[in-house]
Amino acid sequence: MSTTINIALSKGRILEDTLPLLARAGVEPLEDINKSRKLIFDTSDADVKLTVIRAADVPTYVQYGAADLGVSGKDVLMEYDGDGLYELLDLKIAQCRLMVAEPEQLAKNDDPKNWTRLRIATKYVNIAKRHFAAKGIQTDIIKLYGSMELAPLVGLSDRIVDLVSTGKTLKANGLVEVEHIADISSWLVANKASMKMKHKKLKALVEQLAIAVQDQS
Ligand code: PRT
Ligand code: MG
Repeated sequence: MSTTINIALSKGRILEDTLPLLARAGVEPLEDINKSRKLIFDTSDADVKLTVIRAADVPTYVQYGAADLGVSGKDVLMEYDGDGLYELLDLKIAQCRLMVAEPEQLAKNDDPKNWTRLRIATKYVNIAKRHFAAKGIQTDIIKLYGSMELAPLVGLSDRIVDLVSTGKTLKANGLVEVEHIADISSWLVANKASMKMKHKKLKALVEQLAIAVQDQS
């Protein structure tokens, strides 16, 4: 078995925050990821390769062993319904919160304690169902792939479940946060079989990353 370690990275904002951590752990891509059309990159560590894929695909690659390690938003991990993954390390990057939000006007006379049935637009269908079911609240969930903030403005839903960081997007659309579901950051995840078969190399890499995370805060 090769000792090459494949790490699946989430494209976009998570990637930007992941690369400095990897660099501090001794893993730097040999070419500029943002300027290349390649999907697999060699790194300064001859035993480590990086792949850059859609954020929502990272857990799948890691579960099936197509990647040994991955970096994935906790939101994506919570929504993913596979197993075979270890959540190894909170990288404390791309931090935000998963919230229920609604129009300012509605919020004036709304108390989450009185909720019995909700019409929610979100891309986090599984998380939303689980969250409200646990509280005995019925839901009609409308699955969207983006721009959730638009849904209440056009009468598609009363409320949304979405990520919030600065709160500017909600504000710009007349929405306010009414309930907190989870704090979100990106995590290092590992394939369970890889953790056994490539233990030595993975352990060393994870330790380096843990130090890099500490240094960043
Ligand atoms: O865009 P694409 O469909 O290709 O993929 P993606 O949306 O999954 O990728 P990308 O690059 O947007 O990264 C998403 C991941 O970044 C999420 O899964 C989170 O783990 C993390 N993250 C951290 C965020 C935010 N912060 C965030 N603020 N992802 C999205 N947002 C969006 C949010 O959905 C809302 O529309 O930003 C808006 C709110 O931001 P504020 O600052 O106005 O509150
Ligand atoms: Mg996006």
